[in-house]
Amino acid sequence: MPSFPTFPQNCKSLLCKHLTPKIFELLKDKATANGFTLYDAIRSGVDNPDSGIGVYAGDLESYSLFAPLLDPIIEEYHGFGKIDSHKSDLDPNHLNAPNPDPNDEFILSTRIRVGRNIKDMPLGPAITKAQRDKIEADISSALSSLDGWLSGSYYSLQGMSEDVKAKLIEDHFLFKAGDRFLESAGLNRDWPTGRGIFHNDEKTFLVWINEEDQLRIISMQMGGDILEVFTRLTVAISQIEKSVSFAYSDHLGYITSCPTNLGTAMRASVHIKLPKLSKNMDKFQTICDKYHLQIRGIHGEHSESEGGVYDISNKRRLGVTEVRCVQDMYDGVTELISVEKGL
Ligand code: ADP
Ligand code: DAR
Repeated sequence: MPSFPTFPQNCKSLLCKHLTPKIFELLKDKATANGFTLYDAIRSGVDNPDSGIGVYAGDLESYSLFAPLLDPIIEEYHGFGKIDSHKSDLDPNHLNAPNPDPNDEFILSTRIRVGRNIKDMPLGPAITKAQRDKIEADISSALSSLDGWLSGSYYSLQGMSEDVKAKLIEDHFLFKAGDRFLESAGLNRDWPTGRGIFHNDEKTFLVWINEEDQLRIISMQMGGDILEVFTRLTVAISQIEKSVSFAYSDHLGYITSCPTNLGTAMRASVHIKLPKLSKNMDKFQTICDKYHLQIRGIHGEHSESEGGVYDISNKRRLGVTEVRCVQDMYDGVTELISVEKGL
């Protein structure tokens, strides 16, 4: 077991804040049944001191075995205590979201995704190639039996031409190759084998297989009909759940490799044009903070805004329901549009 890691003075990750020598000594020789160690969990944050949190889980057991380190990180990131329990609500009837941009003046597109992992299987950082390949085979087979507007085709990354891959990424449908954070976490191992994308003909229902989580179930479309996108996602999830069991706990909700996605594992986003408001980023950020929203660039995490278009999404995922996640985004976007109109 390596010695206590050294972090640069300017490290601001939750890992370097909460990994004390005492906790390190307590956990340094422990490993889960899948052989996932403390160092496996913290390697991404040690290799990348500019991480936000810097830890990943290798399996459900990681969240209990390494709780002395993960609980304070989860509590600080999500405001969610170790005795709190997570509640799920995927009922679109509970969402108050008439289209906030019926004339398509501001919202280019809406996307809502959830992460899911297979019950009783290791998560991506600890999975073996054989296990990951089996998940690809089993999930792509389960998806091929979907009918109606959910029916579609699976495309493995390994068999995909570079041109097709680049176009799907450019059009915001496919994931990019794993970044350095995922690399250090062991999530890019054996890339691109075992990875791929399922989508229906309209590309309004998509499933990523074996990216950061074993499934990313996605509903997306042009425009701002957030309720329609959420409704489609809830139907897709319930259909998939008929043949696939997901890792879930009453305390942490849906189990994910990155603790930031625990609970609902939901990110509800719009790509929205805010050319006037974005000239005052302090005001823009203040409104987003009020509604627990995150500002991203238009090509996903760690990307930049282009042409005054921003990716605005809910930040809260754990200790709130899926309806609340989407309502956070909806309410914030409604105010952003109102302020933009007033400028
Ligand atoms: P995730 O949402 O799965 O955590 P990212 O933030 O990296 O992952 O986004 C993944 C992809 O989804 C990127 O190509 C991004 O451009 C696209 N995307 C996210 N939100 C929207 C949206 N509202 N409309 C269109 N594409 C989107
Ligand atoms: N690099 C990790 C990412 C945190 C959230 N994003 C995810 N899971 N894609 C960090 O600690 O910054």
